Amino acid sequence: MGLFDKIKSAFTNTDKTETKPEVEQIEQKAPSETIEQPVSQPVEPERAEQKETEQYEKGLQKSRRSFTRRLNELLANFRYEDEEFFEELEDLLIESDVGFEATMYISETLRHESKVQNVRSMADAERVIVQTMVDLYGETNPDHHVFNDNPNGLTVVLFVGVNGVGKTTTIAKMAHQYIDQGKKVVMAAGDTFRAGAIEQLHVWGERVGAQVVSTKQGGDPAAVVYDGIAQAREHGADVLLIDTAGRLQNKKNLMNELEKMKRVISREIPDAPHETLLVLDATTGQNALNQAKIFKETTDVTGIVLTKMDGTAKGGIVIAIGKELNIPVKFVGLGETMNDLHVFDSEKFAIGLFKELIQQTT
Ligand SMILES: Nc1nc2c(ncn2[C@@H]2O[C@H](COP(=O)(O)OP(=O)(O)O)[C@@H](O)[C@H]2O)c(=O)[nH]1
Ligand SMILES: [Mg+2]
Repeated sequence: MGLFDKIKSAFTNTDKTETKPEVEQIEQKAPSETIEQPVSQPVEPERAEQKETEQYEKGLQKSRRSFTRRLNELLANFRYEDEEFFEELEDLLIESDVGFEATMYISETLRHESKVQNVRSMADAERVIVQTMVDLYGETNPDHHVFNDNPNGLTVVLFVGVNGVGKTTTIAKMAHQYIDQGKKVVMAAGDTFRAGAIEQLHVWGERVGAQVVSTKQGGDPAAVVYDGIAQAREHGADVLLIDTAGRLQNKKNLMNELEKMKRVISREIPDAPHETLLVLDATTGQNALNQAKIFKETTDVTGIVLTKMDGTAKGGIVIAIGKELNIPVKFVGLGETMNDLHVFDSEKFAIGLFKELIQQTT
């Protein structure tokens, strides 16, 4: 069953008293069976699940409202033989950041369904478009729950990405989640380049209750990493989160700097860093994809954190990332506070983007 049918049947509830608990069990077991997740410990699992879904809905409301309104407007003029309709649909999808490949796939699917006569009415067209899109979310990111926590000691996470995408904020949010679980966190201020970056991490450290290791501005980031590992060991910390500077203007420098940091890390802890997370700002669309391509060439990225989803009306970027990059989105940022980082969940994400559209399909 595709993701669309799964969500749709959960919404139409009546005859499926068995389906829903089953779905929820799978959802909750997957993460805890593999490794511990940096999410707040659910006191009451079902309630926590529901709260998570609500937070996705809230965080994605800009995108949802915009897309729902525009699709409804477009569908009001639907004629199944009208080439102009398909072109307008393609424009809408491109403008929603789903990427070229997915746009063509969605419109070709609709063309095909129109040809084989499955689509005649506006309601038929709506169902095909929404179902195809939701199923794409289900297919593009199947492994969202796999986060490589180190079960045997210190987990080291390196954060990379260009200035302003949300690295430091994401580190603070993640520290907050780990601390919430009773873990000890050290943060290393490896962005020694940007004015104010070190101070910003100290402020967050105090707010969330994590220790911060830093040097002066302009200092050697690899030395900060070294000190960070030493401090984490000395204090018996569970997690070390490392901030970095992202100077894409000079790819060679960036590469050297990241390589040097990684060398220091793996010399101390052979299988670390356990995750190298690339932080991307969702509001920058195609630009974010281009950044990802450069970072992918430069360093081994193990996952993406997609920030500022709450600030964009173009929610399609997850599809474009899934189709074009082959790096899993592991977390999404849905706001500026420390509670606004979420483990990426394609089902909740699709509900956040398409709730009313899914409900209104017949
Ligand atoms: N709305 C929103 N703002 C965010 C999110 N993540 C980060 N920001 C904001 O983005 C700005 C830059 O973040 P910062 O962590 O300093 O980026 P860095 O340069 O990559 O370290 C700050 O104003 C953050 O509050 C998010 O998920 N949603
Ligand atoms: Mg920063």
